[in-house]
Amino acid sequence: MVHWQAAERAHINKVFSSIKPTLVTAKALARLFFVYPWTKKYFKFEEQFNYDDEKVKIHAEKVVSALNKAIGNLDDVKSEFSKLSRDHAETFKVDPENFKLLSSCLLIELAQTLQKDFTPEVHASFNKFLNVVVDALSKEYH
Ligand code: HNI
Repeated sequence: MVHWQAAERAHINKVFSSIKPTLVTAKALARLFFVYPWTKKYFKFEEQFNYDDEKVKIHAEKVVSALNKAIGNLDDVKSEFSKLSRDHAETFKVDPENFKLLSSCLLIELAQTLQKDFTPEVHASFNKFLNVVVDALSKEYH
């Protein structure tokens, strides 16, 4: 069971309330597709992968809605994501290594967006949150 300190919970909530989560996530997805081109194969997009392409934005909205659920249920992200994990494993057939790559792209976009507010403390809290998300999303892989 993950233990969260009050300050960590506060940082995680503050990050998502002080940015435009869909925009930042769309930028992270576009970065993922550029830096790790094989990640594009899972999506039936055409050749356009910019953050302001409609399909990238729509996918970003889905990811953000899932992350918001995780933020609302920090003490049990595993249960919150059990169906989503099964879907990624069995239906979408996504290699779970890719979750880590998206997390790293998200951290980079958060750093660019938050600038000096992306303190080491905020970085550590959000990194921990994303590790918990990746772990929960990887749970139903057998
Ligand atoms: Ni992911 C669908 C959440 C990482 C490939 N993904 C979803 C959906 C959510 C979601 C929510 C919609 C489910 C549904 O419609 O039933 N994905 C998340 C989250 C992360 C993540 C929270 C990590 C933080 N997904 C990834 C990664 C890849 C990925 C890294 C591949 C590189 N996801 C998919 C694919 C689908 C998908 C493929 C189905 C297609 C689609 O557009 O919904």
